[in-house]
Amino acid sequence: MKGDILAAIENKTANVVVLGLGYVGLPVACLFAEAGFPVVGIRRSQDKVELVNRGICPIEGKEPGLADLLARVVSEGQFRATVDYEVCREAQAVLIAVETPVDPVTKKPDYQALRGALTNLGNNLSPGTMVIVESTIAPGTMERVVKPILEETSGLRANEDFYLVNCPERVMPGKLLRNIRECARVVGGMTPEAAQLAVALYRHVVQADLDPADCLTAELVKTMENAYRDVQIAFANEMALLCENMGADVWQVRELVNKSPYRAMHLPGAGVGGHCIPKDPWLLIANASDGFEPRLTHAARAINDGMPLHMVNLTIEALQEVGVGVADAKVGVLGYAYQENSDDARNSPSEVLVARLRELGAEVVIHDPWVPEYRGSLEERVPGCDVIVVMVAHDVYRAVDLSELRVQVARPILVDGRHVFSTEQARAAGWDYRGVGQG
Ligand code: SAJ
Repeated sequence: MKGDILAAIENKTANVVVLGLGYVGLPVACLFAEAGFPVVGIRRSQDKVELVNRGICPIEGKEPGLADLLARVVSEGQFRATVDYEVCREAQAVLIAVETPVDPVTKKPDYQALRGALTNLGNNLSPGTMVIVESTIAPGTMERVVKPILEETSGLRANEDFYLVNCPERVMPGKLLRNIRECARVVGGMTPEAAQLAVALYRHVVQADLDPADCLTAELVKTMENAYRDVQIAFANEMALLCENMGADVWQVRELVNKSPYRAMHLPGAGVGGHCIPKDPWLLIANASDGFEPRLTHAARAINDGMPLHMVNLTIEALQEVGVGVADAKVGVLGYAYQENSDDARNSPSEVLVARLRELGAEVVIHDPWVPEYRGSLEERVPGCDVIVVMVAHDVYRAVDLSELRVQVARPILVDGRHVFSTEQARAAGWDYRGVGQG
């Protein structure tokens, strides 16, 4: 089994299939195609398949190099997309990059997309294929979910008839191609042989370390690194609340804290969004057995989930000071993506803020230069607003002339959740300014 696939990987004749062409699957598919492999991507929506086959990039945020690379590898016939899983029959390597959210209530993994992809793949799996899960999954999932479904649907045996690998992605919007090329990767094989084969494959696109390990280690590393980031952000957010409480400026404090050795206090802000940090801590602890008590993981989630609601409170306080009830207010929200300069609005903190403000009776208008639903000019959105709430640090907002904006709104009240502006700058332009972490 090994001889054939290794040779095909080394001479780049291995057929690579990527299941899921989103922020994870599309860039990695393009990079393997650029490296010379024949690549087919599978996506459920026929529209997006047609877009890709016309060489048009469905990801709209600022993604340096991705649109050009996609257009090139499609025009060179190195990469195409389809909805048809039968292409897996000819594949030597299949990468799985589908969404793995958690249930919003139970916080347990929701593997609907993963199970669907595994079942479709299993029905089209050929002996000798290497299956690599790039999606972030709860520790234990390769053994408990991935292996059984593939064995049941294919009638083949893992580690004997096909290889299983967990090589978690480390992509970030705005740096999709760069992160794949330059970030080290953990390559978790269900057998050492599988790990070595995957290292041989990724060596063609990853210029950084490829660290072989077992599947459980890879699953733990990925979910833990994101839970670690969540805890670091939660600390920064709690310190912001403390600075507000004591009348200090968290940004000044943070700057000076980070001057002491080995400190790297993260950025406090309006909340933690995206498909990764808000859910990966729940994946991390999902399969822990009785006797393990995840106190810090829970606390961090609670603090970070609370920040958009804290932004609501700051907004209500600012309005009250000018005698306006939230139910009578028109609120202008700047930013709906979860990250600056991205069109990705998954688990966006703005969604929580907007829902709560509307629940309280406020009229809410939303602007975002990248999220298609909320595009358009700022000048069209903000007239008549009693308060402007900044939720995302898009470059476009950093460039806003606050004096010009001032004349368009009904009341010059600015609540800044991302330190886009400084107190001095805002006050000099005649705004009543309040920012997260600034008491
Ligand atoms: N955020 C803060 N303060 C900070 C950093 C981030 O409030 O100091 C907020 C952001 O505004 C955003 C959220 O947290 O709403 C997540 O931001 P992020 O920079 O972590 O971006 P992601 O979720 O796209 O990327 C993370 C990264 N993980 C780590 O850095 C450990 C990335 O490397 C992963 O590849 C990605 O998750 C993933 O796909 O798992």
